[in-house]
Amino acid sequence: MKDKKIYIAGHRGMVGSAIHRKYASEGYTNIVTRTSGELNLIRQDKVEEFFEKERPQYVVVAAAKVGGILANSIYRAQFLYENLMIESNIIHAAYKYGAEKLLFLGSSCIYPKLAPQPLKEEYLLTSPLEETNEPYAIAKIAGIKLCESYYRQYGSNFISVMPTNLYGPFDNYDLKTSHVMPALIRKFHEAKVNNKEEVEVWGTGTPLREFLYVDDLADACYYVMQQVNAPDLYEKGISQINIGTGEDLTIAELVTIIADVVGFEGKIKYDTSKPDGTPRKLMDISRLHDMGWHHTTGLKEGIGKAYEWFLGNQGKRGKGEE
Ligand code: GFB
Repeated sequence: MKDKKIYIAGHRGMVGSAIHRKYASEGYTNIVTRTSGELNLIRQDKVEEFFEKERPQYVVVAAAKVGGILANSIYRAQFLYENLMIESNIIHAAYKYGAEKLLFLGSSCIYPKLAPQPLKEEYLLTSPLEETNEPYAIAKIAGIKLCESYYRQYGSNFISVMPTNLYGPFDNYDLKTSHVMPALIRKFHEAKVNNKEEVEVWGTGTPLREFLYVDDLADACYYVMQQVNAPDLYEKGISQINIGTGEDLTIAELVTIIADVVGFEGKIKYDTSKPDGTPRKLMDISRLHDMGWHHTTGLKEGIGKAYEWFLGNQGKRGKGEE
């Protein structure tokens, strides 16, 4: 089992690197990786060449063009095109070269903007998406449906998981393209060291978000790869499994915790010209809980670890891969 050849696509990003750490710590010795310089996942011919040569038995699709609310709303064509290409190329090549199992990672933004909360797996495609990240969400929904369709037509054991908002080592700390957690860690840190009195936070502070530490996500992915097969989803009327903590908080509450961890004591100014995005995005994770998986890292503990990583790695950033 532990000598299975596993290809982790996107291993230098926050999610892929956490999944790589997890498999390595579990004793897997045959992990295949390629940097984006070595293999451009947008190029179908290159991806096919790679799969023909390596023929991985397990495939984890953690490569994606990702970003926060502003990047999603500006680089709409890139988010749609690049993600469609990456997932189509990998999923098809995995099928063509006989991969035994594939795990595709999506995102909680695949659920409709005004879906009832918490978000159950069944709510996929029941009403319109949130505008700021519609292109990214459409690409991720296409990935989910590729996995399901390859199972239905060819019997492929391809499954999808939908993580909530993630944070942790190798996150992207570029303020223009990052998610809220790394953005605020950086803003509060820089305000503290430069004795600034005020930090700007985007939106109204009222949206609710759920946050999962990325090593907990990697643990859940490992668990799902061991426990769940395609018929467990598709024959039960769902197309994906949610991964989260089951707890959310407002951005204003998050601000208080991050300021406390970082040690910033100044004022907060809300810039309401920036978008709030979806009002709430809390995952229903009863399926995973019923199977016996729970997250272990508390929010304040996780923010502390993320801040520690940031302090040791300022200037470096994730590669825009999940
Ligand atoms: O994390 P975030 O960019 O993404 O923003 P989403 C979450 C909330 O934090 C929004 C607010 O209401 C932002 O307005 N916010 C406050 C900030 N200050 C900041 C800041 O300095 N930077 C950022 N980035 N936000 C993304 C989707 O949505 O979530 C992606 O665009 C993906 O598709 C990802 O699904 C997980 O949670 O709104």
